[in-house]
Amino acid sequence: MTDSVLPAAHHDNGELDFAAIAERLRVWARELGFAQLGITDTDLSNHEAYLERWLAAGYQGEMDYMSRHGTKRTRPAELEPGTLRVISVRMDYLPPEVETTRVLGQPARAYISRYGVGRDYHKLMRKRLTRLARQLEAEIGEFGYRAFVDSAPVMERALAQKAGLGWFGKNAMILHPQAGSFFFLGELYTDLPLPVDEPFESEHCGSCSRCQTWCPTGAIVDDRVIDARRCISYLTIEKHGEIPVEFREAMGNRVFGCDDCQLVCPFTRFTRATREDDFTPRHELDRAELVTLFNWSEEEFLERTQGSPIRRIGYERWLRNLAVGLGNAPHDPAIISALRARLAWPSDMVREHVRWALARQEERAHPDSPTDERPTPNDAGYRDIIAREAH
Ligand code: B12
Ligand code: SF4
Ligand code: SF4
Repeated sequence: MTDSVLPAAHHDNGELDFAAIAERLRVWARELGFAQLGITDTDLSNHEAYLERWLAAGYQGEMDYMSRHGTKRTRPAELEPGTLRVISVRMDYLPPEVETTRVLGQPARAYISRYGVGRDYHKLMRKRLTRLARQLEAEIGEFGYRAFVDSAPVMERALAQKAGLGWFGKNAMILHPQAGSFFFLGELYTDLPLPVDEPFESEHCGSCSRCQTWCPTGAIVDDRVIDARRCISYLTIEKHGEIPVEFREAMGNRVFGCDDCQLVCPFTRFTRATREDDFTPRHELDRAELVTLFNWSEEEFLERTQGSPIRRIGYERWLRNLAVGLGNAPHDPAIISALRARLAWPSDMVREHVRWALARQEERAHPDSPTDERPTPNDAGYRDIIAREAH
């Protein structure tokens, strides 16, 4: 849409027309690749209580940054003085044609959470948000703003729900009834007194609880509450040090993040494919064999994860996660020799995971050992979603 068709940003008397500005922002946001934009105020008092409860239960595990900023996280004007409104946006990220459950069902392949197979979203979204703000600045002159994407103490989901972008699913994701949950969130904090949108009040989960019964590690401990210490996303991305043995088998082939509580969600069938080339899988990260990734040298890791969110876990945790996947993979002499080659690796942590994986591989080499059918309780369910994906 050309700007001439949009309502003017000023009233006839020269004052700013904030309703017209909100309308312009919505149109520009779509032109910049965002699927939706909503506006809300800065009152997150309910969520302050929810966050405090979550922290008091210790669900943040080692993520100290979740408690480090006092009330700045729940009071936007304490983080960015002068903030009156939050402009919340979402951007779809699932690449077209990308396989999901089919890869999860092939235990010799690595499952990398679909947000992680392309380029990192943080920079891309922050740049777009800044462009949106600059576009407005060009029209109305200077105003206060700051862009955030998962980068600062910001309650992104709570703000998105309040801005009308979706409801909190029982899996804690923000879901949109016509778009599922495979989208990122981002915000512009601003001092402009824009008109606010209606919060997304209706809840569409109903009696469904698929995400909760499905979660491989039982991390969804209550409706909308995740015990991060049990979540595979935390175990593979945030956690430093060893992955507790009790979760390793349930992790299956998930080596970076986890999408299960979204993949089983009935609303996922409404997912809109992303229009961003940046999210296209690189280096076949959406379908690679575990052993291929495990055999990457550190140089290869650094080169192939340049600009990818995987880069931030570093090579050591990459090997740790892949070792768990290999321990869960079907018996294969090539896997055993790749694992043995890492037995003298300098990191104690990697060596411990390699020994665990070798023991599991060797158990399965025994003629009386159970077959290589996936040993997870979710096996029947995989077939279920694979069937759904095929239609
Ligand atoms: C810490 C974190 C994690 C941690 C902890 C997860 C968690 N649920 O907190 C870990 C590492 C496990 C994680 C995993 C994932 N994350 Co994360 N994560 C964050 C982060 C940095 C903070 C989230 C937070 O504030 N947690 C604190 C708890 C208390 O908040 P909450 O879980 O949102 O819980 C709210 C509800 O419980 C609600 N609530 C409680 N009771 C009630 C009652 C009612 C009536 C209502 C309405 C609400 C309500 O209040 C709480 C506070 O708002 C945000 C970015 C950001 N700055 O916001 C991204 C973010 C939430 N993550 C995101 C993603 C994509 C993921 C993964 C899918 C990644 C992956 N594939 O591996 C998984 C999904 C796991 C899951 N089901 O939540 C996206 C979510 C997008 C969306 N559509 O919702 C975000 C917004 C990043 C982004 N910019 O896009 N994540
Ligand atoms: S991301 Fe995976 S482990 Fe974490 S809550 Fe969802 S299904 Fe459970
Ligand atoms: S799987 Fe069911 S309960 Fe979970 S978020 Fe989706 S609709 Fe809600």
